[in-house]
Amino acid sequence: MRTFLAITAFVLTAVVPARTGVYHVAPDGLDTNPGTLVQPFKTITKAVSVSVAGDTILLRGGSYTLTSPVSISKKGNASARYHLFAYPGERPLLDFSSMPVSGSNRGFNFSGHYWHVRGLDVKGAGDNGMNLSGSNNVIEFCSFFENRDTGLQMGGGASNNTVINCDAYYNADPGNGNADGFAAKLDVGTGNTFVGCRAWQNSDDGWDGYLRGANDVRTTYDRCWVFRNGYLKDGSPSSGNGNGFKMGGGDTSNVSNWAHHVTMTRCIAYGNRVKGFDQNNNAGSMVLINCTGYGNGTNYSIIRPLRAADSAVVTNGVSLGIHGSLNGFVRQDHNSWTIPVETTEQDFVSVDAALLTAPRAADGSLPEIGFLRPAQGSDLIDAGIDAGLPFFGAAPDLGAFETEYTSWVRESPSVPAAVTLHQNHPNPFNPETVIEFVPHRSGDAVLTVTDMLGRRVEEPFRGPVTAGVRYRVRFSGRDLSSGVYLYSVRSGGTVQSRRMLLMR
Ligand SMILES: [Ca+2]
Ligand SMILES: [Ca+2]
Ligand SMILES: [Ca+2]
Ligand SMILES: [Ca+2]
Repeated sequence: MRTFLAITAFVLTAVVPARTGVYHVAPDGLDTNPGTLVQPFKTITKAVSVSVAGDTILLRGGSYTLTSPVSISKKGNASARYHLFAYPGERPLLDFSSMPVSGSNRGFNFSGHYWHVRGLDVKGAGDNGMNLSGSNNVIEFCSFFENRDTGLQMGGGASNNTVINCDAYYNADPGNGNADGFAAKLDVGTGNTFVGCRAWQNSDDGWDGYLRGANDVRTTYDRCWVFRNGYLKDGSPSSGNGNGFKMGGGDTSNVSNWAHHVTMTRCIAYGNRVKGFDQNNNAGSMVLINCTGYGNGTNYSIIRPLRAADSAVVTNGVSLGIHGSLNGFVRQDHNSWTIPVETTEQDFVSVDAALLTAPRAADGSLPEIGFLRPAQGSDLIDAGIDAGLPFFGAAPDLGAFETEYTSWVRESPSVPAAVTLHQNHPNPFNPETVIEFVPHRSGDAVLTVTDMLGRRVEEPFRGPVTAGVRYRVRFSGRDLSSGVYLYSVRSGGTVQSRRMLLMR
């Protein structure tokens, strides 16, 4: 086995912020402790009370039983976020199940700004698992389940939040008509984004963008999967609305013309009881690119006229089965039903919906699955039109997955479809760590490290590689400030990324 070592040395021009505090919280801690690793606090509330902008709170794994809401209202800023993270490699469960059902019994009352929350499981609150009214927050790799109203609900002017790699499932209110998986609804602000999230078996809708008291707000969804909403945890139908992505709407006929502008890319709606992609009287613009609907009561539904200035576009879409109801004003371009191509189960690597709940990768990203991914030879491949998303081959594929032509072979699904990128070790690190990757085919490879704003800070490896060989690259963050960095390897027409945590 060949081994490559690259010792890095570089200078960053960015100002390195002052060293900031790290506090620990553990189920068996004490709030009279100093909050160190060996003498942790017991409650998040205590850790928040002593933190200042830029600090990090690390929650040890295990179960925390909570009987009242956790309220977070401190405000960071763009250069000094607060961090509320699971301790690396551990998974804390915040269990609010002993709370009675009540509108005031949310799990998190989150009005803070510029927080980054990562790696928490939030269960059983008497209302929302998290009610987010703050702005510019990042909620990452969290799950919200069995809450007695919507899992993660944004409202109260919440704007510019990013929800990434989160799951919301089995949320159900007693009447079934309120609990969605995720919602940016009612009086929500603008500029919120969901990336890589999944919502399933919530009693009302998977996502809900219904407005009341807000107008002209914009919400973006990328690579989100919504399935089996309108069914309860036990699989029986709920008495709620049962839609996948409810894109907007406002009161019964939306006489106020509330406009929720939605951009939805690479999303899947499967098996929702009523509608998959649902306008719900939304009067605003809806742009759906490379989305896939299958097995919903109705896959796509956009019927009601929009405001004059707004428009609806569905491009590069797939429907397995009848596509549904799209009115004549909806601009439809290169969809499986408009080209047309014949779309059958044979077009996909798999139609086994159980794959949708496969475990996430260690960094929280969605599992790589064959469900509704075009199989080799499918006429969905390269049948699309360039709509601004990256693609392989001559043209974009139709639907939620872009697949390199030779990668996903129905007969031998164990063949790696992409370069394999391993989690760096150690992680967190200070200042050195090792990154390993295995190319799936011979050629060239490039390993880059970027910060969370996407700025490239280093290129630890670039060169020719051999398929199947494990490459080992040493990376030093000696001149970097503490924080999360993304490392990505590009090889054989594929890219894989993971995150690592530098703690100085
Ligand atoms: Ca409802
Ligand atoms: Ca709803
Ligand atoms: Ca076909
Ligand atoms: Ca393609």
